[in-house]
Amino acid sequence: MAKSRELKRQDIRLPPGQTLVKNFPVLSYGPTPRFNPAKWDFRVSGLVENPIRLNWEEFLRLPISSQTSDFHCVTSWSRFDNLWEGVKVSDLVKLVKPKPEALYVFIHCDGGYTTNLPIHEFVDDDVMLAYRHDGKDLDPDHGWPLRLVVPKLYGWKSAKWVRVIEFCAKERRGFWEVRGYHNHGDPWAEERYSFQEDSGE
Ligand SMILES: Nc1nc2c(c(=O)[nH]1)N[C@H]1C(S)=C(S)[C@@H](COP(=O)(O)O)O[C@H]1N2
Ligand SMILES: [Mo]
Repeated sequence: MAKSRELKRQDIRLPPGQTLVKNFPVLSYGPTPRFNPAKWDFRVSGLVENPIRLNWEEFLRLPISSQTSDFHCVTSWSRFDNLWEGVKVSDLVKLVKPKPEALYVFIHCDGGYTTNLPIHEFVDDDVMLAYRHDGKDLDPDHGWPLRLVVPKLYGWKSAKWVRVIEFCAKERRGFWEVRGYHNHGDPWAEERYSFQEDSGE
C-alpha cells in the first residue's frame, strides 16, 4: 500500500508492467449476452435498508454523471482517458442504504460472470455503473447495457453486463478470483495473481 501511494504521488499514470494502447480491446470470458429490455432488470440485494429492482427505463431515470478515468487490464494493456457516463455508485448507495454489517459487494452478471469488492472501494467517487463510453452507447462487447467501472483496480473488477449487486458481510471470490487472479487487484501494487496474497507482496 505504501508503494502504491508513493507511485500515485509521483503522478505516474501508467502502472508498472503495463503498456499503453489507443484502441479498446475486448476482454470477455464467453459470449456477449443478448440484451432484452423487456426482460432485463437491475437489482441491489443483500444487506441494504432499501433493496431495489429497476427495469431498464427506470434505471435510465437515475441521476446521470460522467467521469474520465484510466483503465488497466491485468493482461498488461492500459487505456487512458475513458469518458464514462452512467450512474455513480456513490449516488446509488445513497438510495439503497447499506447496513453497517455490509463490508463487501458481490457483483452478478448476465452469463454467470461474478466479481467481488470491499465496500470502501466500491463506493469510491470514481466508481460508476456506466452505459456510455466516449460519447456513445456501450458496445455490446464492452458491456451493453450496463457495466461497472472501477478505475483504481485491474479491469476484471469492472464487470460487464451487470444485473445484481449483492451487499454481504463476508468475502466471496468471484469468477477470476477463484481462477488465480488476486482477490484485490491494485495495478499500482501489481496485485495480479492469487499466489501473491500469502507472501504479503
Ligand atoms: N461479465 C464480464 N465482465 C468482464 C469480463 C468478462 O469476461 N465478463 N472481463 C473482465 C476483464 S478481464 C476486463 S480487462 C474488462 C475488459 O473490458 P472491455 O472488454 O470492455 O475492454 O472487463 C471485465 N469484465
Ligand atoms: Mo482483464
